[in-house]
Order: sequence, then structure tokens, then C-alpha cells
Amino acid sequence: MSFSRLFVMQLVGMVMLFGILASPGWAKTHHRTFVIQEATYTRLCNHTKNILTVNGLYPGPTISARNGDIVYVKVINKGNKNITIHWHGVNQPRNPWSDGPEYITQCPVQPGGNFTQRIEFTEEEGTLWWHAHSQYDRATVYGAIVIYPKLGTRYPFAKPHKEFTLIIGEWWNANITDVYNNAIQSGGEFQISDINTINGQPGDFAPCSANGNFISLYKSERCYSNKTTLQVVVTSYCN
Ligand SMILES: [Cu+2]
Repeated sequence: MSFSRLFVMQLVGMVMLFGILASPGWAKTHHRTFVIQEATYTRLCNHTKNILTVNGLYPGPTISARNGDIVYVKVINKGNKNITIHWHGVNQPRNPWSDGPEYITQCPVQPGGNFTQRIEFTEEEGTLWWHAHSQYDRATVYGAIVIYPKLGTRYPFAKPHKEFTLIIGEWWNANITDVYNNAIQSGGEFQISDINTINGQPGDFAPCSANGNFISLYKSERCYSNKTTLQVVVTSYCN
């Protein structure tokens, strides 16, 4: 191959690489740290147990970004078992090694280890969620992803008066690793959870839940006007 032809091919390659790596000027890069750690939570009266969390929070922190943004999440494992985090519904083109499923797209992060994952929002808009993708740890290790429209664009509906995130999940009184091991060893169904939750809380109809309940009040006239109230729902059901 002649030198000039080789040079042209290298130049074309560099231009293509730049096109892939370059992000538009309005796009932002975000940096988050997810510390996997145990924390003590009580639900349904006296059912207190250590659960695996991100940053001690149940549910975990919300990731907010715009369509086109890139978010780097440094996952630091201070728990006592392997774990991965998965970005549910994010396409991750050419970036599968940051996608999360253990032993499928990446090795799990070992206790004491860390791994920085890159989340690319290339076309997603609206709400998605992230969750653990190792064993059954998604039962407590999960949170919302809210992706706003690109700067200069808007949702295809009227601007909401207010936004808040509802995450529907489940609570087991039993240790979640035991739930997982029982199901794997028996080959049967996973044990059904003890209660469903909204933002980690069982609700007024369940015993001993009033203290941490999540309450949001609305003026009724807004519901019947031509304006929109957006309620973002993320379902993190395991069963
Ligand atoms: Cu998922």
C-alpha cells in the first residue's frame, strides 16, 4: 500500500473516530458515585434488617440528565458480595461493557473493588430505571433515571406544573439473598414479597408505615384544566 493511500485511510479513520466520540456542544457530562453499602431499614413494624443499598438510600438516588448527555457512574463496592448495576432501557450503542448484566456484558464488581460505568443517552427521553443485575439484589438496589429533552426541544405535551417520581417496588421481610438461594436450589418460584411499596414505603393500609409515607397534594382544578400534571412512574417489580 502506498504511503499516500495509507495516510488517507488513517485520516478517514480519525475523522470517523472523532465523529463517534465528539458530542454536540449542548450535551453535558455528569459524574456520579454509587457506593454499594449495607444500611438498616425497618418496614412492617418490627421487621428490621440490613439491606444492600446505593449510598445508604432505599430506593437509590435518581439519575437526571438530558437526551444526548453522558453520565459516568463510579460504582464502589463496599458490600460483601459481587454486584453489577444495569441501566434499564438505555440502548448503550457500542458500549455493552457498561450495561451491567453480570457474566454477560461485564464481570461483577467485587467487594472492595470499583468500576466506572459510562451511560450514553443517545435517544432516550422520559423515565427509565437502574437496578442491580446480580443475583436478586435489584430487590433493594434500584432507582429512577429521568431523561429530559435536549436543550431547545421539549416534551410532546404541555409543560407540567410539577414532576415527581413514583417508584413501585416490593419488600421482603426475609433476607433477599436467602430468597434467591432458596429459589435457585429448589428450582421453584421466587418467594412472593410481603408487601408492595411506593418509593420504598408500604402505605397507610399496611401496619406501622405512616412515618415515612410519601404524600403529594394536588389542586383539583389543575387536573381538569388543559394543563398537564406529569406523574413519572418507574416499576421495579421483581416478581
Ligand atoms: Cu432491567
